[in-house]
Amino acid sequence: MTPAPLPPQPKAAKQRFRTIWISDLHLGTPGCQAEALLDFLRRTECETLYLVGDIIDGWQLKRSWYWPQAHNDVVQKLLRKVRKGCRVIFVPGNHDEFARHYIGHHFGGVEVAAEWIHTTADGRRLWITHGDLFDGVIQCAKWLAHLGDHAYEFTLKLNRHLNRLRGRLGLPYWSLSKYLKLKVKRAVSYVSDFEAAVAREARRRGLQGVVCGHIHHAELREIDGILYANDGDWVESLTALVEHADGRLEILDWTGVPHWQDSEASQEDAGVDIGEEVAVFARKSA
Ligand SMILES: [Mn+2]
Repeated sequence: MTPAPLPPQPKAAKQRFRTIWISDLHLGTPGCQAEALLDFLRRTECETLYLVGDIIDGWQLKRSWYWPQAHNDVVQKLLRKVRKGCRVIFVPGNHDEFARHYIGHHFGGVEVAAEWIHTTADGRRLWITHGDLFDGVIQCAKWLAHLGDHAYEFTLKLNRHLNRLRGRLGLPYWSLSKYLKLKVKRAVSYVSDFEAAVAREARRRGLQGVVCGHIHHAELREIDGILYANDGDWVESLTALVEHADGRLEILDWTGVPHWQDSEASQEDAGVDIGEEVAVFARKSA
């Protein structure tokens, strides 16, 4: 006797937004939480989607190739959003700086821009930038940044093992790397210096605010009358910044959203393997 086919799964209800900002996906690294991200992309909809840098991690891909199916699915999902009429604007960061050679071009409808000015529904003009240009460490000594990168990879690895163990013990997800970095970087006031510098530049440009990423720490607050928004990341904090229809901004935290750990790539996202294209793209611009 053959088992009865499973009933079709109900389509997840989608949350609609005017705009969504995500950054620091770090596709091409084991740290990228692609399943959670896929779940987020499936369950949200918007008119404009900004990819605010460090989307594909060219630095790590050059060192060792890592491109699982879930990362493929993310790219397919993004391209699918474009085909469905969502405007997708990609502002490269430092880990995908290879894309900075393609400013003004577009790939599968994804527009590549060095920076952008977004106008909210309530008329505020926001500067969109990844933010690494304000990172003194990266600006002054790239090798130091790469060194830091190795240490960072190690913490992420430790974090994964720790959380697998926590999962077995029935404990909720807890980000070790996020905890350590907040501790360390707060201590040297890195985060606050970064935030103040970015906000200052937005003011200098005559804008009402800024949306950036880079430091993997979601934030939404005013700094001396300038709106500072950071959309976080999809390696540790699983956060996005969204704009509602009335222009109200909000940070969405996907760590508390159930089911994503079990979610499998749905059929609609299955497509051709674009890993090779990504490799060529990264190599060409190296
Ligand atoms: Mn970055």
